[in-house]
Amino acid sequence: MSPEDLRYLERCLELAELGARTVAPNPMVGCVLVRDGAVIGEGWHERPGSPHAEVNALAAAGDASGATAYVSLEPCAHHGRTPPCSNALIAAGVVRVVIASIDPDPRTNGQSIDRLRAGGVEVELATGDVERRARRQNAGFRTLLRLGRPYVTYKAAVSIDGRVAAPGGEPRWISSPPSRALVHEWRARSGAVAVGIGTALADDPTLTARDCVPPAERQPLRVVFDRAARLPVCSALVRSAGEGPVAVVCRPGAPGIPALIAAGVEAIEASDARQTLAELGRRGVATMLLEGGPTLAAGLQGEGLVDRLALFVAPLVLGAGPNALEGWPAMWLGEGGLELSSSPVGPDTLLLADLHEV
Ligand code: AOF
Ligand code: ZN
Repeated sequence: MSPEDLRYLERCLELAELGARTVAPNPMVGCVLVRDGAVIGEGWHERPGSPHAEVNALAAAGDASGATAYVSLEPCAHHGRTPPCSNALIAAGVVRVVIASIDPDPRTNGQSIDRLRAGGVEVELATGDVERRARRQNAGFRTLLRLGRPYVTYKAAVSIDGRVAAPGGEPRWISSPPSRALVHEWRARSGAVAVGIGTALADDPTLTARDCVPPAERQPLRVVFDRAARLPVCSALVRSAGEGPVAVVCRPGAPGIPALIAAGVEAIEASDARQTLAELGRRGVATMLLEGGPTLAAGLQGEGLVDRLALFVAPLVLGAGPNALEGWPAMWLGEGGLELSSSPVGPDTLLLADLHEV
């Protein structure tokens, strides 16, 4: 694959990202059509049921005969809500297709490669860094398809000694305004945002996506893991149920359920975390941002249900108080080719670690 090919695949990833807030549970996909060294059309997938990236790029190009198509995800081989893109590319006279990642949807899953080749199209598959990034871009879509549950990111704002709060103290901001703004954008992109009942009671969070640019068009499903359905009807979460959906996950028949339902909250009756995530998966939730606390996070981690760690490390020492990773086993992050990165966000350092392949 030439440096030029890689550049166009990068552009596909950039285009795909334009669907980040709207596309779930479908994948983000970008497509670039190139002929004689010039881009003749670009497209991306915007939302379920709308045309796929390839179809949008073909429409933008008008005539794509003799072109190379670059795609961040394998063109579909199946009739979903729209006809197969691999057929559309062949019909348009595209002569070469360069693919950043394979579509895990069992109706496609590599099958378009044979179909394109049978149609006389040259097919090339990316490997290495660009492939890995194309897969990570669709971590939610891939996890939902393969495991029937959302991809879970545990996000915490911590002091440099790893604590999420001072002991018994009032809730206070640990991370900086730019870190908090980034979290609001993550909420806008997430299918669900979740906390445990301890955090809901201690911090009284709203968990909506606010002050995003542009403003969030829809709110994530806000989920409280609350076995006994203790969430107070006067909490910020319940009071804001009109702004976006709120659900409590509780044991079947928990006594608090009727009052919460009367206040506009949904009760998801489930006996454990695995069942809860499967239920969210059935509802098409592809990504879940877990915002604490440490007890819930450790419980999910123990069952292999935390896929990614996102720690905003703020330049302060708390000295005492609950630790974000209390109860986690010892582990090296970044092993076995799994992604590990750190970057400054205002005065904080954002540490991102993938715990599972996608
Ligand atoms: C592509 N290009 O841009 C996308 C693809 O039923 P639909 O129409 O909503 O399609 C969803 C499936 O199509 C999804 O599971 C995935 O396999 C594929 N997505 N394929 O060629 C695209 N978004
Ligand atoms: Zn398609």
